[in-house]
Amino acid sequence: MRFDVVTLFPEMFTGYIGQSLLKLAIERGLIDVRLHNLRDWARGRHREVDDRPFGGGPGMVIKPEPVVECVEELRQEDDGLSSRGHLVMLTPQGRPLTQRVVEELAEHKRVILLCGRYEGFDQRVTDLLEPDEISIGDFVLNGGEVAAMVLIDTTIRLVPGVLGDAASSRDDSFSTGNRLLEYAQYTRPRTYRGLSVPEVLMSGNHPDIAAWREANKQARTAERRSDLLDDEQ
Ligand code: 6GU
Repeated sequence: MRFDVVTLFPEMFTGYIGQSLLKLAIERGLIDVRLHNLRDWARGRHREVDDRPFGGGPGMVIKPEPVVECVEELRQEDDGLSSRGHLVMLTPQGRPLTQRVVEELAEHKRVILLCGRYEGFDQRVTDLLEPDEISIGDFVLNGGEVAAMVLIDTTIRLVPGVLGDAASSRDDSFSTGNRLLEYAQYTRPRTYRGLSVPEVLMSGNHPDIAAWREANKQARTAERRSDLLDDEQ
């Protein structure tokens, strides 16, 4: 799966891309992340990518020309398998990112991510390119970059081979077919500051352990996220 990230701050991604899981997936050829600096598509002597909003008000708006021309150029680029790409704009005005949306995104071979800054993009970017507008929650970030990393991080877990043999994303909380939170985990020592690991987990009795974990999931979900139990999600 290929991600093309369009951003004014490509350096924000370098630490993230270098982390072990993603680095390994890139080395194995499962994931490809390409960074594109929007400023490279800016015109004129000053290479401006933003300007003051018509009608007044605070902040700056990202001009339409560099974004539209950048996306057009990226879409022309065809490495044989990656296709035109599914265009996503990260914006607090978008539809909420849920595990369901992540499952949908993971079906694409190529995703192009537009990261906004300042007061956002000129509306004509949206009107002309009709991106899938996505928000990562009801709070305001300083830009779409962190949201793009969240989207990449959640999506690559679903790409076959990325998590390796041992781990599987199938049973992750919020996945289709799993509406429950994860059970509590313990490791050594058996007692720490007076708190002991539940006896059953050290019993070696696997049916009992499975039953304890199932009950723990139910109890935690009811206590913390009863909304998840309410309806079909
Ligand atoms: Cl995608 N962008 C920004 N700037 N803020 C956000 C967001 C995105 N999602 C939630 N808040």
